[in-house]
Amino acid sequence: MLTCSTPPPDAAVSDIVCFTCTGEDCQSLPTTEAPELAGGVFDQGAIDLTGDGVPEHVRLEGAQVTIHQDSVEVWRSPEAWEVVDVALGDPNDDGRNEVFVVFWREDETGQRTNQPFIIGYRGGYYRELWGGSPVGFPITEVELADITDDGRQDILVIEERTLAVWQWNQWWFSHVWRSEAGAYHHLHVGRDEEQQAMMCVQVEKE
Ligand SMILES: [Ca+2]
Ligand SMILES: [Ca+2]
Repeated sequence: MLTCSTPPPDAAVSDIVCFTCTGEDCQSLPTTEAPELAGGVFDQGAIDLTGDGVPEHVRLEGAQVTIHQDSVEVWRSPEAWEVVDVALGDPNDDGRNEVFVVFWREDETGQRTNQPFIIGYRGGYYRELWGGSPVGFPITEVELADITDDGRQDILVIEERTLAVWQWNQWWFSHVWRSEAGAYHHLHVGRDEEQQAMMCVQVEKE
């Protein structure tokens, strides 16, 4: 006799999956226990953007990013930007820290576009150091970490329905790896026993 099986009521609706990566590929790790959840969408953080050893404070409130230096607001994202996530670090591998910002905005034709920008402090000013063209797959979350263990930070992103690793390549980011499609949320960086960075994400069961 056939019986219909339904998932038990307490079945998890999502898993946390972690990946380790080389410069060419990423491999998912067998889930042993859920690592502590940190990361996900940015809230606030501190990093030295000016290079004087004193950290500046970066906050994401609503859809706007602000930078405070000595408790004074020194930069604010344009009102036209609807910021979705922020990561702090050295995404362009020049030895200086910046703010990596992903936002939506309307172009001249009224179309909403999703773009990554790098904001940094150079020559006494906070400014856009690099502005990426609109991306084909909207970025919903970003983190910076040296996941490939080559001493350079990688850009980890959820791009709509894939998880991807990018690396700065002179003027643009090149893809190192892209996952299969899935419902990914809450991107964060964990550490394995050797303290090597790994990329962890919540995957909804579909
Ligand atoms: Ca500083
Ligand atoms: Ca940099």
